[in-house]
Amino acid sequence: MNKLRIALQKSGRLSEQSIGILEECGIKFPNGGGKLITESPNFPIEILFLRDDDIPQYVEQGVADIGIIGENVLTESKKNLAIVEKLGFSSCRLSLAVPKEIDYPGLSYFMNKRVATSYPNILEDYFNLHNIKATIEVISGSVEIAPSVGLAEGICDIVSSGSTLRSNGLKEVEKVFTSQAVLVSSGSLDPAKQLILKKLLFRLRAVNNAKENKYILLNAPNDKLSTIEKILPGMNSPTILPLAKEGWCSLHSVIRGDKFWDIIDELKEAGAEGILVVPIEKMIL
Ligand code: PRT
Ligand code: ZN
Repeated sequence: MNKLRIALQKSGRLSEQSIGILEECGIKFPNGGGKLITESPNFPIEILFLRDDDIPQYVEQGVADIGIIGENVLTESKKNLAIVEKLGFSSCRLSLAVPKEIDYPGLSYFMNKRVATSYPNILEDYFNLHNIKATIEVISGSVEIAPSVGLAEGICDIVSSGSTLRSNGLKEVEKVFTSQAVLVSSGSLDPAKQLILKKLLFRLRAVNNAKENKYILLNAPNDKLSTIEKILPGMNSPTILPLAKEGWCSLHSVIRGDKFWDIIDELKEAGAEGILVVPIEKMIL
């Protein structure tokens, strides 16, 4: 039977969440064993475990049908792959950083300087866009020590919390690129594989929509309902159920998780009581 082959990072920052998101989609995998290829017993999918930098090439050549990588790796690879879905984890940025004691004058600082990075293509495009002529020193790891050992006057590297930069006496001065994990495809799948991908995407979206949203329940006097409904930026009209208590009802709706703290005071002022906000496990739109 036809199976969709997905390339995932073997071990690293993307691995756990890549497998995790497939598991949340109800797709099971045999446990560990250090295998480089494995298949699911309950979904027509095979996993190929690779170094993340190799994934674009495998997908471009059709050895894997789809893959999960950081957008930074995708763009750096210059491979012609389509982003099928942004997955919302492993968010980071690629930034320029300089020694913290530098009185940074703006991008002109980098003119005729040496900048160490593992992302020469992204950096070159960025410098070209801003008309900066600099020498890009390509190194594959420990980029942040380049200024202190005299290899470069600045670096361009992945930043997440910023603590690696700080502990190496550097400061972030420009954001070059923002990234998150993405599902990529070469765009040339046969109809049977396209159908499997469609099923996978349906599940992925249900999982990700659920993560972004919360289910809210509250009690309110009937005469305050219309005010409360206006405050709730729900996806559809809320569900309203009468309470045993005369003149009161219970209102249920879905809100974006990040909006809750913006509206809680308004809801209370409008007369809402007994407010519950609960996570949603899957959400089909
Ligand atoms: O072995 P393989 O080649 O497969 O893995 P890798 O070592 O190349 O990559 P890995 O596992 O380190 O990262 C995989 C992907 O995770 C990256 O391509 C990014 O898309 C994403 N990601 C998210 C990160 C980070 N956050 C991150 N913080 N990748 C690397 N870092 C490193 C960064 O290089 C720097 O050394 O963490 C340090 C900075 O972190 P903070 O928190 O101190 O700022
Ligand atoms: Zn890598």
